[in-house]
Amino acid sequence: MNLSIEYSVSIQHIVQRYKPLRVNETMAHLLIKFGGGLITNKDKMMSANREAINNLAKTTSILLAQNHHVTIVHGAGSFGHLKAKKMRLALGADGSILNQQIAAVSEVRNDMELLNSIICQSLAENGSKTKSHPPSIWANGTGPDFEGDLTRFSKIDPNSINITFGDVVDCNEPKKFGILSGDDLMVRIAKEIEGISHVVFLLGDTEGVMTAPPNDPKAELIDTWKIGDVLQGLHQGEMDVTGGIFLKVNSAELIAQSVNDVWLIDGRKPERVIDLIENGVTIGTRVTA
Ligand code: IP8
Repeated sequence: MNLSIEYSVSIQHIVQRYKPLRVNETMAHLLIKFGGGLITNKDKMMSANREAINNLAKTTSILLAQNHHVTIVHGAGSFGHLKAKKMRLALGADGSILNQQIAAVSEVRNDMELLNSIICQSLAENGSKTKSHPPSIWANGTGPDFEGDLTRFSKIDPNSINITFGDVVDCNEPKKFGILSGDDLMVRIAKEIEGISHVVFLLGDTEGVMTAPPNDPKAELIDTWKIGDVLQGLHQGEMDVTGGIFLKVNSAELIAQSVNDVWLIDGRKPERVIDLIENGVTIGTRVTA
């Protein structure tokens, strides 16, 4: 028997088995928004879309197994927008219904923590640990200029994903409270945390930005959106308390000023995120400067 051949074959086998994935490639750091309309059934109070969440968790675990970093922001969907709309929380304190509003502020915060725990549990079941950062405890004010210490997102632990979400936050007087959208968190994290290479908004009901509202049969996917392009049509059905597709496009434009790969992708097909990382392109709308 030729021992040297057998030895070299078995070593090769070991090397192949344990060869780190993507030896020569730069790892990506993805900032991903799980849209509220994707992870919840939007019209049904506090109804999580567990199948969509599980698919997102699987995709996340694939990205981590490929040694990429992932930071997650998620929306509110039916865990936030319905009560927030009814109690007009986005407009701040209203003396005529203040007591009900104050009760609703803590209810919505609890509901958002519950949604976050459902997502974290699904991520854990798929092998990904998480560290949650509820904005109600560290952020003040609404819109992309909110105040709060974002350095919490620069502590990157390869074994644990930083995760945050749209929330009811405290605001200065006279407003007292307001709604900080996950889209605004996306803008600030993308701009201020070093090393974010890809920013992805995962949507619940559309392939990306469309030429008309997604339920219009004439709607077509816009594959490249340049800063300053204008949305045609009213897209009224997509409005929620934080602004729907308009806020997403606007936030993506702000991010595209400093990050190269900014995408709006169909979250019902999260494998497209893997496709983007592996091939540099996928089906969706890329927002460019
Ligand atoms: O869904 C809204 O966050 P978004 C947060 O990311 C609440 O816009 C509580 C309605």
